[in-house]
Amino acid sequence: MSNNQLKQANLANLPSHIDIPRYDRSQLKAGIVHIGVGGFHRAHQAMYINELLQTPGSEQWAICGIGLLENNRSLRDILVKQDYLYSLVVRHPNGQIDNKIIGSMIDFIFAPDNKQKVIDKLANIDTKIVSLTITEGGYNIDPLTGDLDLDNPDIAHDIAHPNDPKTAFGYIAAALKIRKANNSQAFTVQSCDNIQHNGVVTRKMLLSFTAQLDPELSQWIAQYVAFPNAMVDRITPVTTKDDIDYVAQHFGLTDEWPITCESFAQWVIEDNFSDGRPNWDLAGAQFVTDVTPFEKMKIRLLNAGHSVLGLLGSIHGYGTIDETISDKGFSDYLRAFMDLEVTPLLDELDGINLEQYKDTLIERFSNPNIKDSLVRICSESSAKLPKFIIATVHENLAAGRDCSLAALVIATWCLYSDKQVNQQQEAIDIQDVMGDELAEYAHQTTNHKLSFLKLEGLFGDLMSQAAFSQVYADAIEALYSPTSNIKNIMKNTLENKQHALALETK
Ligand code: CS2
Repeated sequence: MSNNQLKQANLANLPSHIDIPRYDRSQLKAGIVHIGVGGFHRAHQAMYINELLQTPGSEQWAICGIGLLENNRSLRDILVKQDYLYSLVVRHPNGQIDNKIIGSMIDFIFAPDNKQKVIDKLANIDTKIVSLTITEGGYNIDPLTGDLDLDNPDIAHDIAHPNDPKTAFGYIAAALKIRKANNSQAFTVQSCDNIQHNGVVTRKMLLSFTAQLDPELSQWIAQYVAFPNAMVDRITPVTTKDDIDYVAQHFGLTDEWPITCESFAQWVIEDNFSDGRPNWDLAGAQFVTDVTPFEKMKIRLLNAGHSVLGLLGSIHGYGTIDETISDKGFSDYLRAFMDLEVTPLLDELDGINLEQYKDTLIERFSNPNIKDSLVRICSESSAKLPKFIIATVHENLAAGRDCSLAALVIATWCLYSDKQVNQQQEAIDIQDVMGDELAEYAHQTTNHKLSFLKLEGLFGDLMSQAAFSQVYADAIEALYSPTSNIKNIMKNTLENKQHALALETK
């Protein structure tokens, strides 16, 4: 089959096993402007809108993407060439594959070259929702105070130059200022990142940002802008050459940036919007009044579970999540971490059986058709771990519970940042904005076992909490011993914990 470029004019000729947009894309309006068009957005929110558009009635809810980062330039070029279409390859655990073309994105603005265009787009009253996937780090939360980090250079720049923004907050504030001046309705700001209370956090960060810029604007935002909380979920690995080749072969199409994802998808949204919203529930999302317990369950089990496998598996020398969890030493450790150190902190949820939820997570992680790399999982651990794992440690310590399984994961993160090689002495690819700082503190471990914990912004007071520092020091000692072997250490840590628990219940 000779390959066609993926674009609107070529859709009609595609084989029938490919699910294409059955709606008239020329009639769509971008009621949603989305900042941060990564793989996750394209597998999740844009997919939900695509499903919704397949039946009439939601034409005003298409998406205009915004790329803030310099490396979004090539994404813009590809999307323009492809009429903003892309392939979504949905891979089920049993090998079934759903082949789709997603048509819900109808425009994309590359912000660095078109700042005013982005501000005007957000300020335009046809924009009802500004949604975000800017990653955990993109919120610029000062980990010590929980407030906006005003020292962050991009935030400082945007406060000094409100008409020349770089950050999502800078653009949103500039647009809301115009809305306020025009007495127009405010748009909703909808976070789709893995942060507990993501709406509340976004609101807090935006209000402290605008308080620096224009206190009246800040008050207006506090009064009129809605920030719904949401739990978002779909595992979406980084696109590889194999994914591009798959689409070329099975769709007969050249798509330079297809997305592959798992079949599971979940979106639980607080029904709190300033200016209307799509009926995402018709496409499988769930509207609730309080999303807190769903967020906590997902972040502390799924995202934390990923980081547990990611760090331990990287030191062992594994490359992907499915490979790591197929090793019983790792799946047993993960399940014990979930059962013993996370589940006691979670609230009962109507309609959710936690045991089944955890079983499903193990099944999802085991999906052999999703080659989710440990490099992706461990990337930006400095922004992820405080929310995914360290928060759990603090809550357990406050309740007087042992944290030895999490302590080994954090000690492994120290070893990983220090040596940057696996047990076979092969280099590990570490992607973290705090990489140098992590390495600097980790390098001192041989002189001072707790040195890594001095990074107070990440760990808070863990160093001075004896119940933690003791188990952490034990883990460091085991990991740094010349004969150290991660699987043996995991096994011993687990056995010691189980033994102690058995004694307690006697
Ligand atoms: C992952 C998430 O970034 C990570 O470490 O845990 O990207 C995860 O795959 C998604 O949140 C799944 O919904």
